[in-house]
Amino acid sequence: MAGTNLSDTVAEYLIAKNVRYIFGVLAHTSFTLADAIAKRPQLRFINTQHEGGAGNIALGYARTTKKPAVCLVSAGGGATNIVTAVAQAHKESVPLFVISSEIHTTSAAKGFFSSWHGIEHTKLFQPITKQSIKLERPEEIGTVLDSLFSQTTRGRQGPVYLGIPADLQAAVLPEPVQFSRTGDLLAPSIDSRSAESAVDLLLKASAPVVLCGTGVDWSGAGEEVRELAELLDLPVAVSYTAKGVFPENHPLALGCLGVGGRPYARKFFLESDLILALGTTFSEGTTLRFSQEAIPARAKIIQIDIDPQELGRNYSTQLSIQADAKAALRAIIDSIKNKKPTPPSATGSRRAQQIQEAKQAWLKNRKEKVASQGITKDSVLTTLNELLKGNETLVASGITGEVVRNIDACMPIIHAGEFRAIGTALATSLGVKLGLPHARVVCITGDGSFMMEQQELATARLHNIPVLVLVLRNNAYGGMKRDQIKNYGGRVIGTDLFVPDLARLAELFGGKGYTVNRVEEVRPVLKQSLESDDFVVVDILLDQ
Ligand SMILES: Cc1ncc(C[n+]2csc(CCOP(=O)(O)OP(=O)(O)O)c2C)c(N)n1
Ligand SMILES: [Mg+2]
Repeated sequence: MAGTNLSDTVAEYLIAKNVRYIFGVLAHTSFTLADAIAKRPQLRFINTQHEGGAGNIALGYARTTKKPAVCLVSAGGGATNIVTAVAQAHKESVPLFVISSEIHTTSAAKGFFSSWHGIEHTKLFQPITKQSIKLERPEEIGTVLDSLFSQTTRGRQGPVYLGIPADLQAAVLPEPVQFSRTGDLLAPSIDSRSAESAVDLLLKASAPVVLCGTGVDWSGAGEEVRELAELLDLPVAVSYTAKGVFPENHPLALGCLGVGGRPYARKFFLESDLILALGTTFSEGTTLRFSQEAIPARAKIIQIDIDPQELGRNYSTQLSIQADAKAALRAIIDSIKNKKPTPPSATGSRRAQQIQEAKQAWLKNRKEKVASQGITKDSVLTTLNELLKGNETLVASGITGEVVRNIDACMPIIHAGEFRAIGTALATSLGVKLGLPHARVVCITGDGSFMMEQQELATARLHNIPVLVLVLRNNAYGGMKRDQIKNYGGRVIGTDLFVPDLARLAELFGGKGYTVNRVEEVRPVLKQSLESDDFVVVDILLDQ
């Protein structure tokens, strides 16, 4: 590649890594990089309306494709605008590769205060990335790209930052750039001794249960979790962020534990004497603030995680195993099969039956409760739950807790996890749709959350990404307003909103728009919009 400029090298590198989309917003300082992308049909640039949208669309794309997603932003405000999404990626271990232009090297030499866009980007990103680097010498681009790109997926995944000064983007490289030829990393498995210890504990337990985090999804261990659960009749719960990672049409599925969970999930955990924890941090939400209200003191814990830092961090473990969930489960299953020739079948199992009874009772009770409520979050979501066929992918923000509790998810529900940023679901749903082009992608959002990112409707239109957006409108930051009234003498400040007619807004952005303000309209409008492939916004006016 002698004689090529640095930006062409970056573009070729991305192609070599099978990158298809680059999400971002451009500026003069990033034009040379952008032009290298423009020259290559293998790469497609998706410009969002705000860099926050670029970060969120990338998060959705990475979560569904299980590959690093790439963003391109620009020096100064472009880079600062993407910070929230990068922080979320850091907190939720999502692989993002963020490239930003940085100011010209001669300007930087004059000091940041006197230069256009001048701030120290690498310091800004340092605490929220696995690595944050500014390219100093063009000839180091190969080493830097290799180091950063592999960082995103090694061990605990996460975001990285690369700043490329405007003038260096056009630097002509004297030598062809050699990229390292690292083979695919083999996921770390476990030795037979660890597998035996885990199996011993599992077989001796009288009421063992499983808790899955998003690590199960990233390692693709869903099938192994199902096999093990069926083999040993194990109820399986998931963390708040991992909702749907174990499909809830399985008879042994408990749904979420802790926040967003239904009461029966906690009951099975409180009665357990062994918890097999897979790719989960035992987070604040899942454990109800690290208490014993979801994780009983008497239960022994086997914890399997790719990141050794997590092992035993929040709860003492009987057995800690640093490994990839899929590889470890495979070894455990093989060992059990050698010992136990006639496994029980899950569907007819005693515990599956208990779970199904508890679940059906909860659903019946919920249905009766919402029947007299008019249009409420719970009534809309209960109806939606009945209409879903199981092949839709749901994305939520603003009302994530309600979505997680009411929906029986057969696919992971994508949301901001325990970082809990609102204003994310619309852009994230666009990334999900790019990752899963054949799925009906449904963005479910509060009106406050939607208003933070409604401009991304233009991204849906511009790049022809048809998603269904359900906005549950109460003209307020409703949950917050309710708590203000309750705890501060009925006073309300800063939680009432102006929200325009969203059906009209959708039409202005080239979508179809519907308004639902009568309870009997909820079901037919949801059904029709779920069945269509169009870009649709449904403005659902809540009664309370
Ligand atoms: C980026 C960000 N800003 C502020 C908050 C605090 N916050 C949590 S919920 C919420 C309001 C959500 O309102 P809406 O989406 O309308 O849902 P509702 O409670 O009305 O159902 C806010 C502002 C947050 N989580 N993230
Ligand atoms: Mg609201």
